[in-house]
This record gives sequence, structure tokens and C-alpha cells, in this order.
Amino acid sequence: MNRSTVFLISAILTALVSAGLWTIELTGIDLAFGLGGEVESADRPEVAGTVVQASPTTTPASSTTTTTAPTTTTTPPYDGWVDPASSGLPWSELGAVEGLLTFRGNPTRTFHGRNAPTNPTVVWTHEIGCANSPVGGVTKVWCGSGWTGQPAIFQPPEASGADPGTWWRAFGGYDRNVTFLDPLTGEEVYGPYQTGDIIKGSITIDPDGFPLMYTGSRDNSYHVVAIDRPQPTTLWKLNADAVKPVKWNDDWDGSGLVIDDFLFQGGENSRFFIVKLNRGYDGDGLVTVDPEIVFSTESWDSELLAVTSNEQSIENSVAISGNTVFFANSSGLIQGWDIGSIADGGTPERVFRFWAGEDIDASLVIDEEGMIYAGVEYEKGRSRAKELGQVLKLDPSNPDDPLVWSVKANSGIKSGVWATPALHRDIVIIATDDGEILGLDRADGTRRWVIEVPGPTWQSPVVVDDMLIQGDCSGVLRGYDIADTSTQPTELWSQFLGEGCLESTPAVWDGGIYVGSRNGTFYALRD
Ligand SMILES: [Ca+2]
Ligand SMILES: [Ca+2]
Ligand SMILES: [Ca+2]
Ligand SMILES: [Ca+2]
Repeated sequence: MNRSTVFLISAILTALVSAGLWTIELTGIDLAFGLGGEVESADRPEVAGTVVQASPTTTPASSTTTTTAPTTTTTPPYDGWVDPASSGLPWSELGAVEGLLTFRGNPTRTFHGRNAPTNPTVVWTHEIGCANSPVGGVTKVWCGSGWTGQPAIFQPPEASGADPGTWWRAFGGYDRNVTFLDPLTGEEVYGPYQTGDIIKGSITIDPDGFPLMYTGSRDNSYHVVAIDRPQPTTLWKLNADAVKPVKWNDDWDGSGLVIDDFLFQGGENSRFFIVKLNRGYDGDGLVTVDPEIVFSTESWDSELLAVTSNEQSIENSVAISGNTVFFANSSGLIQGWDIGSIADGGTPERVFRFWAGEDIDASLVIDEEGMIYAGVEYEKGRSRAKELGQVLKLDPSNPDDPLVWSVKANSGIKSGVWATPALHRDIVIIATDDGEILGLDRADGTRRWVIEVPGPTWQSPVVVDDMLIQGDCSGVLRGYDIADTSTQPTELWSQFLGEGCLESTPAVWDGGIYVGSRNGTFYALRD
């Protein structure tokens, strides 16, 4: 039983108790998922008794009105890692601390933030700067932030002395650093945390309230960092050579997921890892980890190698729904591994395999029915990708024939999809390398609408409060009304932020939008 299960049980019990339908001693239930609370899988709360179906009650009809009391639904508590029904909800609904804590906010990569502004303008900027990072042995200067680069938003650790109620913004950038900013002024409030190379991915903040930050880098390591000391301090690094064999490269672009003290992460070394973090505190109250790699697998198999190449890296951010962790690799293999037994020392088993033909750097997103949406690149013109298309909906509960629908989204070699899909009501929104923003019917993939912007559009679409927020490669950020998913979106506002591609994904929180540009600057917009 994991935290989400505990959460759901407690929610149901609380509802029943408050409705007078259930009495129970709640003291036996350990709701230790708040700040500093570590949930050990061994500490499984036992709930005495069985949750019973409440009898629907009906208020006797008066002479003029009839009132039906709300019926209490007693959906059985979810018994597994991530309740699929949490798709689209804040991670805090599963017991995490509040915030936008990882790329796309939750384990199904479907939470985009809260409280969008209505007509925002730039209220402050912060210079990120530039750094060198060679590509193929050739020096290249990178500025600002790019794909995926989504800022995290979270309440700072108590040790920071920050005012209660403050929310920090933090992001990894091409200056090689994770930068921590004050939301009101854009001043650096902490750090920076320096890595040895540029950071492309999005950081993760510990969802259980441990003062820990997790970040990749092109410096070949995935970093676990304490943020409860005067300076951010590396506690542990997962090096790309930690487990062999590896293929392709040694960078870490994915945004790791942490659930119940396990870290799930894929690397450009073409391996997927599960790490038991063993988080805790030392005698001085400082956060500690004692990580242990409990599982690692190659992202490739012989069947895939026979039809692809050495490019097998995992650059997307792993997603979890139910008891399955899903990821894709640079040869287009989408796979799911059953993690149902790992808390008891079991070994994950591959339960899903689908070949999409070409590189998938976009993260897989998973809806409340457990359906997977994937955006696929089209770089090599492989016949499989040509036939299949670049936007896929897959049903992993039907592993022998999972393809629900697929849609072509390429204009030839070196096009396709790098941005992560966004789910919104009955549509899925896809941004393509060609600068098309597509609204597709989730049921059958039918195109509802298209918006054309200057591409390449690698910024993942963000949807908060029925507003689509999308940046383009000319430096313009726009908001669209998409409350009615059947009609062409109406542009609500647009802001030119400055020359430079808006490639990293914005964070939206409490009336503000926060986004970095390839031009070197980080922007905050508010009403
Ligand atoms: Ca590297
Ligand atoms: Ca990469
Ligand atoms: Ca790739
Ligand atoms: Ca690629």
C-alpha cells in the first residue's frame, strides 16, 4: 500500500465519518506524507474494518420540492503506485507537498500549474547567461534555457528562513546552474547550484517535503542535492557509467520521479534506473540520503537493435500510472515496466512494448483511463514512422494491439514532435516542429483545430484554467481561450518577450507565468 492509497482511504474515511456513516479510531492510520515525513513501505497502515456502501438516503419530498441527498460513492481505495484517476490533478492530490514539483507536475505528466493570469505583462526579468557545451566535439555556446527547462515552484525549506507562504521558482539552465528566484522580484534567493555542464531538463523537488532537489546535466550525472544548507550541496550522483552496458551518450535530460522513497529515472546512456533513496535526517537535522540502485535495465532489446541503431537514449521524463512506469527511447521504443512488487524487493517486469519507429524525446502523458499519448520525431524517414505517424494514442491494457489511433504530423525529414502533449477536456494538444499547434479529439484523433506559429515549436503546450499558453520561436508568448474545445481557439493576449526561441516549458502559478528563453533571459509575467 502506498501513499496514494493511504490518502484515498483517509479521504473516504473522513468523508464517511463527517457524514456520520462510519466510526473508526483513526489513530491507527499514519498519514506521514507531509513535510519531513518518510513513508516506509514496511509501515503499512492497517485499517480495521471494511469501508461499507452507504445507503443512499432520500429526504422525504415536501409538497413543493424534491431533494435527493448526494449519494456517497465508495469507490474502492486505489491499491497501487499512482491512481490513474489522478491524471490532470496536482501531485498534492496523491499526498505530495504542494507545488509544481517536476516536469509537467505529476507522475502522469499532466499537471500544468494553477491560476493563470488573464492579461499578463512582463513584471521582471533575470539574466540566465550562457555557457559552452560541445556537440560532436565542436564547441557550441548555449544561452538561457531550452527544451524542456520547465521551472519548479515550491515552498522553500524551513532552514532557508524564508517567510511562510513564499514560493520559490527554480530551474536548470544553459549557464550550467540551477537558479533559485524570488517570485516577486526575480532576485536570486539561494544558490545557484552549479553543475559541470549545461542543464536541458527540468528539475524535480522532493514531493514528500524532504529538502532535496534532483537535477540532470550534460555533465554525465543525475544529481541529488540538499537545499537545507547555506549552499546547495551534492549528496549523491548517479553517473552514466554506474551500470553497464550503455549506449549512445551520458547526459541526463529527463525529470526524475520520486515516489515512496524510490527515484525513477532514465538516462541518455540508454538505461532506466530505480533507486531506493533511503532519505532521512542526521543528528543535526540535515537531510541525508543513502541511495542504492535497486533496478536498472537496458532501454533496447535485440528486436529493436535489429531494425534501428546505437541511438537508444532515454531523454524524456518517465511517467507512472497504476503500477507501471512508462518511458520511450531515441529509437522510438515505448515500454512499460510493472513496479508493483519493488517495495517488497521484487523485480520489475516489462509488460508493455510498442515500437513507434523514431526518436521520442517528448514525455509520454497518461490520461485517467491509463491511455498513453506520445509525440514522435521524424528524423530518419523510417517506413515504420512514415506509416504510423507522429502522434499516437496507445492502450496499454491491450498490449497485443495497443494502437487506438495515430496521426501524421511531419513535413518531411527532420520534423515531427519534440514537445510533450497536453491533455485538456476531450482533446489532446500537440505542438509540432513545423510550428503547428494541433487540437485533436482524444477519442479518435480527428483534428478539431490548428494554430500556426513560427516554429520550431519545442515548447510544450501549457493549459491552466481553460487557457492554452504557448510560446513560439520568434519570442512571442500567447494565451488562447480553449474552454470550448470544438471551436478554433481565440487569442486572449500576446506578449513579445524578446528575440529568441521560447523552447522551454512555462510554469504557471498563482497569477504568474515563468519561462526562460534561448536568448539568455528568464521572464516573469503577471496581470
Ligand atoms: Ca555529457
Ligand atoms: Ca540530450
Ligand atoms: Ca532523442
Ligand atoms: Ca532526436
